[in-house]
Amino acid sequence: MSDCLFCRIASGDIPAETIYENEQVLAFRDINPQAKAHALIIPKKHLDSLNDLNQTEDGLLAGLLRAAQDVAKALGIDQSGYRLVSNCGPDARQSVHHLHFHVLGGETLSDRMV
Ligand code: DGP
Repeated sequence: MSDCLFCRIASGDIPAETIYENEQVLAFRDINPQAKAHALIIPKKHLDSLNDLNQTEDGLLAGLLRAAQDVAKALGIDQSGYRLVSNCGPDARQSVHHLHFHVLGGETLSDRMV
């Protein structure tokens, strides 16, 4: 989708600091970090949110979760710990409507989940 910010990052149209990439998935640093280490993992193909990931895309879901391991390693936080978050819809304050997982770490995170 040409008007989707993360599609434009995936296509290289808008620059981002890439951390990890494979055929299906791209990970890059969040422009507005909420923790010392904060990356975003996106599917290269457009899906609005987790709600749009159907059973035929279980391979993609696995790939996104597998990428979280690789991103955590690349950020050097796989042993110290990290949090994986996907905001879905208005109550979760999803602001970019292209499915993404936040990987947060590099410090002790809040014990509050909300
Ligand atoms: P969410 O609220 O879950 O939809 O998070 C969207 C995230 O996207 C937010 O943490 C900031 C990040 N973001 C927004 N615009 C850009 C951008 O142009 N580049 C990068 N790298 N991150 C962005």
